[in-house]
Amino acid sequence: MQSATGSDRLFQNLIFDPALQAVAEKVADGVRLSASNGITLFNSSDLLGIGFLANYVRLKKNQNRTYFICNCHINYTNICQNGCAFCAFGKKEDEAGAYTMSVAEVLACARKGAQPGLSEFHLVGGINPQIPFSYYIDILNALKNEFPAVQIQAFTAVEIAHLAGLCQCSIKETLMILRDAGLDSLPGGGAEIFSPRIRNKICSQKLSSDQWLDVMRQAHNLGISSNATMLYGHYETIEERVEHFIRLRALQDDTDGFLAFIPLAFHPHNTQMAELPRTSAIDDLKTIAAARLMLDNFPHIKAFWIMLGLPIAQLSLCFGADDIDGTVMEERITHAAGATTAQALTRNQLKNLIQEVGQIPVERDTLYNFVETYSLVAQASST
Ligand code: V47
Repeated sequence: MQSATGSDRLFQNLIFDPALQAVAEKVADGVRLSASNGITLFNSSDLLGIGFLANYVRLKKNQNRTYFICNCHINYTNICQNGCAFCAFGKKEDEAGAYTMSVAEVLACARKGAQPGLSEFHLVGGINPQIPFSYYIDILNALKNEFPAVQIQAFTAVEIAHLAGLCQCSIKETLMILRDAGLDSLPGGGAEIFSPRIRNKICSQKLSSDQWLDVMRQAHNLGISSNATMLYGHYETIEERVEHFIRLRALQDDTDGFLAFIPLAFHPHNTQMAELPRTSAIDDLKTIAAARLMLDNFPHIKAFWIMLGLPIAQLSLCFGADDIDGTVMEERITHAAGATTAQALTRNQLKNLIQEVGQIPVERDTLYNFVETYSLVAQASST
């Protein structure tokens, strides 16, 4: 009879749900989890067991480091023709509160957010049929001209597909034109949930999942990295969440172009789906942990503090996340839907949040190059 090793015993002692044992064995052996393992994770109520497994993988991949970035979000227009039911940010052109920033206003916003050591501008906007293709090129040129050292992470796959239509070019050509104008990487938005059943219900006018994945594939093939997201906590089933992971993981096997996965917790306020409740803390933590365990080829899992709130974002760092996003400066999409988080955090606040959970804060750039590594020492107060 074989005797259990120290790590076998550790796994057995920390996992209480017998249904998780098979998953735990795979995790210990570094074996890829199946869709059915993913469903087991979501269906288990052994939250600490799931968290232990996700943290084990997180430590193997990223040690005790947690990343953050000095970034500045700019939501250049909220006018959007897609009318997604989950979105409180998008407005019709003639609706009160609709806006489109001029190129000068985008620059003014960038100057306001340009703290010393800024690494990234993060630009996302609605699909506004009135904006010409030249506007996007002008924004990229203007930002790169004034801030040559700041990386530009801009335009979700949804915007890229729209821009390809505007300039009547292929996705590949469009990405090449944007890259020449200053685009460095793509954010992960617009993925929502890949299930056609739910897409038809909550964002029927948006590009399909196949199109979203195709834009990402083509970006990665050109050497343009991106993130990926999943909007959860609405009408989707656990099976549909797991299917979303599996499709992302398959694309990552082919391209290795995804940097981070970011689960986005649905905020119902002011949306057409306002009858739905906010996600629970348990669901948020399980989703982060399941993502870490299922997306074995993604280098990073990000806990977007704006959407999760600081307490859950901080706890997520013990449930598989190794990135807490950044300073942000001004965020309109989640705040339109009822987020009660601040608009911005300072570098020190982010650093202290990470140190408080006993992890090493690493300030990064868009591509996860180290900008500065801080000490492991927890600070008593945040500034
Ligand atoms: O695509 C819209 C989501 C996304 C709501 O790549 C909502 O690093 C919750 O993608 N409740 C845009 N979510 C934001 C985004 C993002 C955010 C942070 C970091 C990164 C990254 C990307 O926001 C949309 C949509 O999925 N969203 N409305 C809502 N009511």
